[in-house]
Amino acid sequence: MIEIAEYLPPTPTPLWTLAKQAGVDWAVGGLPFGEAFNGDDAPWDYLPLLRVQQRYADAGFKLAVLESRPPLNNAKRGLPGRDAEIATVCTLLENMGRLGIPVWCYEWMTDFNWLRTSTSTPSRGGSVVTSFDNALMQDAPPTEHGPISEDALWENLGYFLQRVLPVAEKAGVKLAMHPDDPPLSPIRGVGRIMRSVENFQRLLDMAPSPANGITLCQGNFTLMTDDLPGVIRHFGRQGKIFFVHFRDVRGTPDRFEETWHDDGKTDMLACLRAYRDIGFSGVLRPDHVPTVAGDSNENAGYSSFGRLYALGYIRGLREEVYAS
Ligand SMILES: [Mn+2]
Repeated sequence: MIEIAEYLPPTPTPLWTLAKQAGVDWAVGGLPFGEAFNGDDAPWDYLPLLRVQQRYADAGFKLAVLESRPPLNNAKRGLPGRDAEIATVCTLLENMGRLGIPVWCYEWMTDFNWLRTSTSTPSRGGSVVTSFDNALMQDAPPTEHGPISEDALWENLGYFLQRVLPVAEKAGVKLAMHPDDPPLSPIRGVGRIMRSVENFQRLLDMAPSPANGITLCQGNFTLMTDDLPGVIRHFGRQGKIFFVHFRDVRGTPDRFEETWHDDGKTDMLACLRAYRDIGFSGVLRPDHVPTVAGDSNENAGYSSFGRLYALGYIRGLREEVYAS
């Protein structure tokens, strides 16, 4: 059965309690950056990771996925220093293996991560969501490092996977590639490659390995296809879905807004049926949610109260799917 998880930052927040109260037993965690207690140890070293895992365990959560990355921009850009970054990733994967943390969610967006042009778009009943309008990005300045081509990003990704996948296989840890968000290229002159179903298939084919797979972030994949359940089956049949982000949007890659989980373009029930049909047994987390009345929009997309609604909605869908 698909398991429901919640993204819990490594330092406990009230969301830890809310998630537990909503019936969540699985954590998607982060790396313990900046904790004084770590001393000379890096966040990806054994002891800091062990203590984070124990912190989740003490609160009643099993750590299913690490969704946090050491610095990787030199690796993505193919700049000097990339081998040191790759060595850090190998250390992380080896320690995850020692601790039995099975999945690492990473991405190949260079210079900037997920991007929105608004974090205050009105949604249902005065709730607030994030949105993206590519027309507003046309005059945006280039990034510090300047343009980079899609070909260069593919080449650098190949270099990375060639070195990292054997370590992951030996450690028993799976790499789950998250899509570029938005799934659009280029932005600010920067190429973006993880933005289509075909490109994800290319990722799988370029480095055949049981450790090479996908984070199926529905909010991005649903902008790449009119048949998301079909895409889930396509990658699921290959055994390549390692982790799921469950969320929805309305619009196109050029112009979209996030939505409540029950209010977007996607047939969410059909998606959950597809995960059941492919025998997916990993974890799914709600991903971005609207900011609702009484909650803070400080960390847009990650409001606590919105997550309660999402978790309840997903549990209801799951009950239906696995009952029939
Ligand atoms: Mn996502």
